[in-house]
Amino acid sequence: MPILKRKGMVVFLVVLLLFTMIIFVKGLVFDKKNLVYANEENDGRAVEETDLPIEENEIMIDNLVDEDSYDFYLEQHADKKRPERVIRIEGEEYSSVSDEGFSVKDNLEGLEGKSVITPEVGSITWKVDVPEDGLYNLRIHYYPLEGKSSAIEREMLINQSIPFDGADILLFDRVWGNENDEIVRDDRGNDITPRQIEKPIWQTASFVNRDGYYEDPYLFYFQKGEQEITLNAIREPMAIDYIELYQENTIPSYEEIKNEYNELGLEKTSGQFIKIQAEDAIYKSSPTVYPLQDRSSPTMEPYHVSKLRNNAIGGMNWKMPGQWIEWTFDVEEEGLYQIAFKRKQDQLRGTFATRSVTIDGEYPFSELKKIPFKYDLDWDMDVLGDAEEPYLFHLTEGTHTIRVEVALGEIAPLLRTIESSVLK
Ligand SMILES: [Ca+2]
Ligand SMILES: [Ca+2]
Repeated sequence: MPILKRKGMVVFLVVLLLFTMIIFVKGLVFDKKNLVYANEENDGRAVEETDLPIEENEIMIDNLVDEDSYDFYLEQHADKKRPERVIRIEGEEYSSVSDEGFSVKDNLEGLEGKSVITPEVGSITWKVDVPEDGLYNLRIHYYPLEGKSSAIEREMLINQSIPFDGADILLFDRVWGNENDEIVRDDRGNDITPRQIEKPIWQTASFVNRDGYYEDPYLFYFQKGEQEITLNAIREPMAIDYIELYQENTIPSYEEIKNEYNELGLEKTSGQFIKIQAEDAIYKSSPTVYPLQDRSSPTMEPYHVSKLRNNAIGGMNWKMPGQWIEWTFDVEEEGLYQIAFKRKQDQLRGTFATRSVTIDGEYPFSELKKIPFKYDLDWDMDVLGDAEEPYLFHLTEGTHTIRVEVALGEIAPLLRTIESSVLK
């Protein structure tokens, strides 16, 4: 870990285990001449050993247009405005529901105000007055009600029709965490892997493509005047506080953020060092992302020469686009910090594993939408940065969250072309 020995260096450290992910999209795997489906044998990893079929399939792809696809939808609306406004639709102010089981609640699970409970079946419709036509993003403030422990799934309609393929499968995560914060050991002194339980909280989520094909949340076209939004339940109950039409901010580049630091007179902190053990994640999107016991290196923390210790997280269970892990940490001194990950990516030879990073629910700058982690059999310390210098992050005094999510990275455009054009 030479980076830590540099004098005066300020490092805010996250210890992480990174393994493979990528290409487990709907089981789609590339082969040299054919598209084949992943199966137990190849486990979605065939892409590592084969070349991507860009040239050979180019002609076929170009000749096909899928009129239900999101790409086509965007093309059709390419000239539309993006109105700078937020239009809130209160969940409890719905215009109709199809079944029993929908009900309005006051102050549900710590919420201040009303929300509507929507069961695992049935449909709910709201009327929304749109003052200005254009393309809007959508987000929802929801609570994952107890159900069957699956992701919440909804089909979304505007004026009773599904705007594009993808809007028919919107996923909203449940939230998971360790059952116990204290480490429990078996009678031989080995750490026991903590059981994962649901830790439901109110969350805000944008309507996104959950295969990871698009980095940005979906855009929906709304005409001016009274419009209808419908959510059909496919799986699992949820409570809805509100839905909003809004505009996703354009995320500035690091270059722009650096200028902002200068204008604000922000300085690098000194003498500050915050270390977060990856296995101490507070929340994750999936119960399969549990603490791991890595014995491949004595530099692991904690480490024992003969006993198993919970000391890392992620690995093979953290590869589906959209799966995330979240940590909280306290900052004592406001200023600029670096971020480093102690990580290992020993699965995707010759290519990168990609993750996105948000702090307090936002991308600090656009480069953090896709951070490549290169292949290496050993644990490495990666300081986030570009070819020239480490990135600096502005952190205020107090408690913050950092979330790291699986992203497809550079391969996403290729995947979505093939998915929308060929697999029909
Ligand atoms: Ca509400
Ligand atoms: Ca650790």
